Amino acid sequence: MKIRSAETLVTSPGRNFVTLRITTDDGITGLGDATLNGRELAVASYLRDHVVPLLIDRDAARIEDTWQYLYRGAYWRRGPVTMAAIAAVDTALWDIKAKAAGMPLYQLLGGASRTGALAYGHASGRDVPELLDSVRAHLAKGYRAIRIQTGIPGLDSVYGVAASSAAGGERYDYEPARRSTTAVNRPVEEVWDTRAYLRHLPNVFEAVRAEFGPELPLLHDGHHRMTPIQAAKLGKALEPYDLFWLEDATPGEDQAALRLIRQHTTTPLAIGEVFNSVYDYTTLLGERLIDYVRSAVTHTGGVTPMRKLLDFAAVYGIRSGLHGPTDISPVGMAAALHLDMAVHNFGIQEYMQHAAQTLEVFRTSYTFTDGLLHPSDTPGIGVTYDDDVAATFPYEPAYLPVNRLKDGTVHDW
Ligand code: EZ4
Ligand code: CO
Repeated sequence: MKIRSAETLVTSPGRNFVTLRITTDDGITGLGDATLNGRELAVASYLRDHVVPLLIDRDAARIEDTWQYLYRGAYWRRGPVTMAAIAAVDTALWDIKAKAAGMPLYQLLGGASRTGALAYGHASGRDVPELLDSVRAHLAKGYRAIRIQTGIPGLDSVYGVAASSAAGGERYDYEPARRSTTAVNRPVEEVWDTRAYLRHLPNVFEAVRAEFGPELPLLHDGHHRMTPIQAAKLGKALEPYDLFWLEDATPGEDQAALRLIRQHTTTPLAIGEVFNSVYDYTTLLGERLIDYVRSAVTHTGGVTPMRKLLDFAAVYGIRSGLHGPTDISPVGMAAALHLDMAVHNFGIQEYMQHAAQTLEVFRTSYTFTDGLLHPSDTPGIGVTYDDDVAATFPYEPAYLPVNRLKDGTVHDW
């Protein structure tokens, strides 16, 4: 079974996605997600110009060898662009292998360890009443675990907080890429104030617990904006509210920062959505500085290294909490769900739900029932790509926002 062709597909049904489609000489196709939010075309070029020519005529069954060839053979290892490109190849080859076997991918990974993957959704509100409505809307949609993000008095807008107060539910799940309104496309800039955030957040969790009781698992994302001592202070302040996790408290490069946070708080910690290699985790796992691994299949080199990373985490009793925002395509999401089903040390899966346009291009078979996701038993990963619909959504430049402090200083994410 040789690789006959590999196509790099770019489309923007609500937001930009880069997908690799590999076709074998016996006509089996596999899909892999290569979407890197705000830097999409760099990965598309890496694939088209440097990877696709190497794939033609390779044995499609040799997934590990192809991974090592692209990783070790490039000389330049790691980095989000390289690892997203390798992830797309790896995921597409797993899709092919599972289709050839006539099995859903999770069967090849060892079979189901559970009936479904507990998902968490994103509730948000500019103020507490709006947030409580958003939590209610998520509960009504079947979520059994909920991330809480909130507006902050004195700040105009906060990343991760839906701009509209509509309580319908859909709007809270769909976080579109920000398109600049200026003639030259540049990221939107937001003003950030960590002290105002630290003062406000415990009150918000107090209100959520008062309304919904002690049982509901609640999560929060700090988006890398705190110093270690600020994060330690927040973790302590939130202990009465029994968080499932505090995510991305400090900038991701600094593994040692988690030591300081850990010394001060029992709030569980999660990090890793911007990581792209197991080497980003060696201190964190070896010293048990975190409780959940947040990486995405899409940004960490694919199913092959993600399985190894989760097995490494399992040695230390650390569980998965794979990244699942709408800028990971349904292909990347489905790949994560197969791992969620198979690994023993599953923790939770982020699930934001893609826009309707996105799901017209990417036809999914995964299901969300009673708060649990299931990848379906469709052979392969279980996602198909509609070229005709994709062609109606050409690429549009879009960026994540940039943060500045009140004095204009560029701040961490
Ligand atoms: O900001 O995927 O936990 N989820 C998140 C996401 C990320 C985006 C960045 O591209 O933090 O919403
Ligand atoms: Co996050």
